[in-house]
Amino acid sequence: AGGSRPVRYARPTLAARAARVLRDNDTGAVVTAAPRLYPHMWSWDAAFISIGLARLDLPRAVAELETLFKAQWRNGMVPHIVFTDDDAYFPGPDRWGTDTAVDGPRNVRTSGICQPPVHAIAVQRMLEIARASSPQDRADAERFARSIWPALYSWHRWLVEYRTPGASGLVAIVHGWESGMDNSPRWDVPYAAVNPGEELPPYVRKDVRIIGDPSERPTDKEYDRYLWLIEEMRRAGYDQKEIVRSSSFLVGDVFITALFAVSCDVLIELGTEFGQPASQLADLADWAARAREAVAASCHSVSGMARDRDLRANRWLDTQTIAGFSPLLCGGAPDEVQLRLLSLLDSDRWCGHPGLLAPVPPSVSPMRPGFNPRQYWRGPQWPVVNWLFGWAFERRGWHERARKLREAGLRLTDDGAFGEYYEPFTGEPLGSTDQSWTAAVVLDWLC
Ligand code: 2M8
Repeated sequence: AGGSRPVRYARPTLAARAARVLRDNDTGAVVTAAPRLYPHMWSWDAAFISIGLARLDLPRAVAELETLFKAQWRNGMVPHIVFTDDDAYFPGPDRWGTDTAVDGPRNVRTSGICQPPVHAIAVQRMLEIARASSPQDRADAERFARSIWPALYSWHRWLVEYRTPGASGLVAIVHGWESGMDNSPRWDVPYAAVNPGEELPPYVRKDVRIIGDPSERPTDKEYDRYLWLIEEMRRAGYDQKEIVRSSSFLVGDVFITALFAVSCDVLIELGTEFGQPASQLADLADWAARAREAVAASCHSVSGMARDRDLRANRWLDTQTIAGFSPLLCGGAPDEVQLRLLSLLDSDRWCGHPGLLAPVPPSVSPMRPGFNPRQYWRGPQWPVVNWLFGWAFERRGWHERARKLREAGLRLTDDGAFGEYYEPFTGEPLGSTDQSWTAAVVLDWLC
């Protein structure tokens, strides 16, 4: 498999190739998440894609996020997929059946769940890029940051109003797809309690026909559960209160909670600069503080790693994955816990593992039983997750650490394939190639 990396592109060529991926994946209306596997707009992909686009064409970057937010539901939810007319992806809009949802958007078809709230981060990054670019870009980006702010605020408010049930203070997900880390072992225990009913309508997967090696994707058994949860939500008419009350999967997601905390901080910074209502800024400060506390409270007393919480079974989920490092994204954990996490991240269990092609944190520790170097969120490295940690470290003033992650990310991706994820030891690109968000973060690292 080592032979799968015949070339290492020099940086200018890599940047040109990344730019071409974003252009090639642009249908004119959206930049799809990937050419064949994902022919639609995904919520958190669109955020990263906009950062990459901002390096190439600021108005195009603005248009991308505007398209996503035009599909925002009336209750504030930003849907995880905005569908194009392409029917090569399953489950498509008919299977989701959100057209009759009370809170659904009009004139556009979407899925009925959400994804991690990284959009404020993208808007701020676009603004930074535009300001360093030209007076025109600067003016456009500032106008955009001001105009999108209320929609970002209502998206955050939705997460608090509908998705922060119970005492843990963690933001809850009702489907593993909402986490963005679909089949991560984080969800194995709660998914074990999801029992697809006889009434699960039949379906045919399309992803495994596109990806040559189906073992790089989730299993059929996992898909049955994914589809069953959609069935439950559909039956509940996408009524959020009802779903949170009764769906068979409800988990406090510590990684989303950490991203939510830091995104609220970013939204406060933007809102302060652009004169948004003081009461809304105060809400955001309150939400950020509570989310941070929830992340800190989830940390395991011995390992220090942050944990998700199964809100149906009322127990912590101890499975150690990349999400365990969530407190490093948002801060708020005691210094001693933070130091423990940083040394764990550097250790041979994670980035310091001697076999890695590049010191990018894998989705699961290579030392953990069940680690699978080729299967999706069960082991491979994801450039986009590396970008998030690098961005957070820079923001926290850990410049050297941020630089190292950037360098490692570039080492991983200098094959120019823009893999969706990578085999950590050989650096083989897996899943889709020409994945838009990979191209986008590479562009951001290179500029
Ligand atoms: C993957 O998820 C989709 C479902 O949403 C899929 O497997 O069909 C995940 O990696 C997710 O985080 C990502 O946003 C999406 C598009 O890149 O693909």
